[in-house]
Amino acid sequence: MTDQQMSDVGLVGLAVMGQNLVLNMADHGYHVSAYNRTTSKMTAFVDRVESEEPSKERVHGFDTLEEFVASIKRPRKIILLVQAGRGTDATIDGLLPHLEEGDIVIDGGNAHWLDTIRREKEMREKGLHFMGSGVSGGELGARFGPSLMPGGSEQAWESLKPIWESIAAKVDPDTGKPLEDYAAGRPVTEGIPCTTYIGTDGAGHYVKMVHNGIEYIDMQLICESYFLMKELLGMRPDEIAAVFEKWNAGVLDSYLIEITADILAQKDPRDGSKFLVDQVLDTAGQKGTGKWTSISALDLGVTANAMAEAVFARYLSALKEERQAASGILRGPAVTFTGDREAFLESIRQALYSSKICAYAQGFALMEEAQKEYDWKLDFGMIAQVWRGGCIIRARFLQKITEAFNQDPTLANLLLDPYFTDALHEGQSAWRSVVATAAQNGISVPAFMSALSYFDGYRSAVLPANLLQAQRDYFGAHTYERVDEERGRFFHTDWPVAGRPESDV
Ligand code: NBP
Repeated sequence: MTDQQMSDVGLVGLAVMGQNLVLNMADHGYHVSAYNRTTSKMTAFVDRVESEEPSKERVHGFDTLEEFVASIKRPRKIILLVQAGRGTDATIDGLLPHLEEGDIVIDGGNAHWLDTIRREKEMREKGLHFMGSGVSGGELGARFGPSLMPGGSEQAWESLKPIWESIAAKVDPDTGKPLEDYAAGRPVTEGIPCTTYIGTDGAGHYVKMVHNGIEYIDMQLICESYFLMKELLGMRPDEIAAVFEKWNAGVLDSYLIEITADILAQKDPRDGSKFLVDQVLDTAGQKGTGKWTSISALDLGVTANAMAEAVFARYLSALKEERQAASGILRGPAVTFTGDREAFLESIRQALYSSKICAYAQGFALMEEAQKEYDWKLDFGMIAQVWRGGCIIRARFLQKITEAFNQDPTLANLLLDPYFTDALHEGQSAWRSVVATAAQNGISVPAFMSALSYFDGYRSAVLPANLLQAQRDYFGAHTYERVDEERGRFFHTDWPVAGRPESDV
């Protein structure tokens, strides 16, 4: 094979994501070698490409890993889009005998960042490069422009960069709005690509995981807004769809709000008199990245309560039968709404926006702590920019986060950026009334409530932890610091202190 006949890049794993990423790369002029463990899936894919795709001469299928690897230009760039975990390790083991020094393996799956750190080290010791790249945007993103979050050596990134920048989603340089052409099925070539070098080893996969954690809370907040409109205001799905559509024209403009409006307006294909959303069982599944984000927050000591609440909300939803039984036993207040509906809808919008700001503040605070733990140098303005297009959480509001971190890269918390401080000052009264009304009516809105608790806790110079630390010292001699001494000096008291009045016992 001459160099001209060889492929620019290879991809292993021809399920939903892999097939679409192959087509995306071929659309952008790259010759792509494709391999799948089960050969029949590779053959079916290549047959379909040959009959349907204009880029067919640039897609080449192989049924052995040896031929697949040999077909790619050196240093080889091989993308893995296989099931995360054992699938990735098995694929790497299969590739290793055929790779040569300097070759680059890029894992585009949803790997745990600690696995990526381990794999990068093992491959580096063998003279190979390993990158862990978050890929967000699902099937459509992979096909026409995902958000890509690569981590690994800078040398490997320089090789991968032209491909990643050409296939990534693009945003308008002036407005930051995504330049999507999904409907027309055309690759987008202009604009700022939604990818950037994130950092060494597992940095890309960590940032992708936090993206997913934010996705969980973003979705939960939208669901709580819907639930209030449905349960408290008694609105029909199509009426709620119209509200989300209106909100999508303002600061809440985002992919998730847009698809929510679409979903709510959808009639049931089985029975056109019903709305499909009402026929969907209220139990949510998950693949674990929201849980990983929350576990990491707990491990690193970061308050990401709203993100964790979104995971717990999915767990609670899964207890369908138990909840049904409990609903006949545990009583709550009767749901009544007597106020101004339009004003309350506006309050829900404010509660959603304020809670969303807190959720993103938690996600960025988590990444801030993680970079210290794992010795990464994350550029938060760039991360927000990479999320503006292609990915599931793409939103107009991310432009404001980019601006906030560009103005002050050492910003301690997003809540302290003047734009977001103003937004919270403006929204908090409505937010409080929504949370209070939900509580009075017995409507579960855990994400709204926990985000508000975070806001109130973060802005409190004084919290009740003085009593808590005294309790710890009482039963466990854990010591405490004093308000009238410098920080870092610790004291212990033999509780109860002698001389306590009898009446206090
Ligand atoms: P899946 O996660 O369903 O994985 C299916 C692919 O993994 C098939 O190609 C399968 O080969 C291969 N595979 C498995 Br399973 N075990 C293997 C093994 N032991 N050795 C080699 N190959 C193995 O596919 P997907 O939904 O396209 O996702 C691919 C990756 O992208 C995953 O890591 C996922 O988390 C991530 N991701 C997915 C999305 C999404 O929206 N779906 C979004 C972002 C990221 P076979 O055909 O022989 O069984």
